[in-house]
Amino acid sequence: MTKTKQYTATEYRESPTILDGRKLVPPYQTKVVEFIELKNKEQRERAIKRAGYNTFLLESEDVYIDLLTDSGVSAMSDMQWAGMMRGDERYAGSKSFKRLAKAQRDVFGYNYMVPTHQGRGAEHIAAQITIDKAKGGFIPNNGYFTTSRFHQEHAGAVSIDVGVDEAKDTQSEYLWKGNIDTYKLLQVIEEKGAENIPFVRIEACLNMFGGQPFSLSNLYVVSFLCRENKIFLLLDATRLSDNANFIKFNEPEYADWTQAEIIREICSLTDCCTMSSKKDHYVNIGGFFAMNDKTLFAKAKDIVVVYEGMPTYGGMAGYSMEALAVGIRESAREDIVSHYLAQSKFLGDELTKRGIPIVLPVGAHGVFLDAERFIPHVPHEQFPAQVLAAELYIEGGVRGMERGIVSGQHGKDPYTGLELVRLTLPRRVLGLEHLIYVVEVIEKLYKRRESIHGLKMTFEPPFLRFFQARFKRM
Ligand code: P70
Repeated sequence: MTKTKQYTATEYRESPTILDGRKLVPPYQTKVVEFIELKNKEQRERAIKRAGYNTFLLESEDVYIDLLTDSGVSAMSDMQWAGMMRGDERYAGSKSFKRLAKAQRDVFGYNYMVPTHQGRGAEHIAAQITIDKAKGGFIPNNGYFTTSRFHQEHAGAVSIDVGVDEAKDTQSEYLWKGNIDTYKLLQVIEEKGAENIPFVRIEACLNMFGGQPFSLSNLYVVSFLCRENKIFLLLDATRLSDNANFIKFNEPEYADWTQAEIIREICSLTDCCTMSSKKDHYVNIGGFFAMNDKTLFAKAKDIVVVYEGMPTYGGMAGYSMEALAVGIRESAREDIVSHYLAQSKFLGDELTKRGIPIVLPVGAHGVFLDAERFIPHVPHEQFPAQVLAAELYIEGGVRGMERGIVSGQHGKDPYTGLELVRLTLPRRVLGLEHLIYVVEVIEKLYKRRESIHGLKMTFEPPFLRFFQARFKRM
């Protein structure tokens, strides 16, 4: 593994990112390119109307800069592509699985794993084998994620938010918005009883609140509380390497640790993890459920054969497992991870300089526009984040994702969450020039923000409605 220069926490935090070429110069060069094209304004108007003002329903050829997600859209390395040629596609006992299992053990350190087609496949299995449908139960989370909450509740449990209050304040610059409020967690354990808690879930770089990390010191306490009360601690390890990088540079006690050591430590404090490898393992598809407990592993194997595939490939092809095995090792490298975190920071800083409201501090996988502050005249009921995402597309062909009432509302509960538009950076794909273009488009949109009006929902699907809902202009 390449040894990289070590920065002090202060150097990392205070260096103006544009001058900090050490991070913003990518630790790679480009070998293959994919051409993109900006459609004209009338074409964009027509495209978003056809898509029912839902950026998930846009055709990719109509999108210029695609910031919808960091999921499955990273650029793979030459070593990952090379690995794919070694894919062992035999139905059982694949050599590719052995290489994947070894990478998992080396980097994360869990005893066992079952591969799944992606993160939600792992969430499905984890929920099915830990939650007793007849008994139900309560699952404290540092924050919800749409698919995770769905699987917890589908299996019969109730998800409870025990995240810190700072996470709900977009302007709080608290560095650890992904922390669990241990007082809230203790209260839930006392009120509901440890025997009614199938597991506690902590998500790395809390997605719905801006990609915000938890601190290692918080995890020590959470882990202690779970062990004392004999409750499983499940890590949603999606974007774990990003979280470890934040710990290294922002939590002074761990400044001397390598990112790889921090990743191992985090995993060792938890009992199992669900992983969507489509993010910080730079693969197009894949994920896994990993655990230390033998009985849990046996149950996972029973379920994986029903919903995914043989335990030695789960939902993946041999070549996907090879690309993932390499990607897992790359995710432990500080130079690779620091670079794209610096890109997010650059984008966030440039927007902040222009007075554009975003979630602070800048998190892992991109920048989140604060729609409530951007267009305060559009109320929740008129879907401010949804319309802001649509207008951003019209303004410059930039596709972001709604993270507000459309994706966050739950049943009939009144919505009290944030209204955000996520601008997610695919890893190792875009250059600074793309980001500068995005800043200019947002700045133009901000100047005409008063011309933006709300939307009305015309079609609402029963589950995970944000993927397919349709809207029209008011
Ligand atoms: C995104 C993607 C996926 C994800 C995640 C966390 C913290 C699990 C998963 C599921 C894709 C997505 C999913 C639902 C709504 C919008 C977008 N996040 N845990 O773009 O993993 O997608 O592999 O099944 O972020 O943030 P997977």
